[in-house]
Amino acid sequence: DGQGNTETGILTKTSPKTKKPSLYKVLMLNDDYTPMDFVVHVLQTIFGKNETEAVQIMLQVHQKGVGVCGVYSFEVAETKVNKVVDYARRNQHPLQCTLEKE
Ligand code: TYC
Repeated sequence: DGQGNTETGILTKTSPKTKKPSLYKVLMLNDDYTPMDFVVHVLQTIFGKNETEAVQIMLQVHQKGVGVCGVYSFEVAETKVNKVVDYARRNQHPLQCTLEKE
């Protein structure tokens, strides 16, 4: 438990290492062309938001230029960014998404 050997009286360090993964924000960026409905749809399907949350995030991005879609481990965040960009490209929208360490 990190306290060492109590029988010999010799204290040795055994660090209990269970490191939590770093967290990453997935950010959605505004642009002038992607339809609002498409962004809401992406937030619902890829980020599991309900309609109300999705509309709020979309409007925040539309008005402020950037918004947080969620916070995940690196692997999950990267996969979501790739899904968004790929899905947007396949629908010929310039929607951009990126990740940022918390
Ligand atoms: N600005 C876009 C429009 O007016 C809507 C939009 C919102 C685009 C959020 C991207 O991440 C975005 N149609």
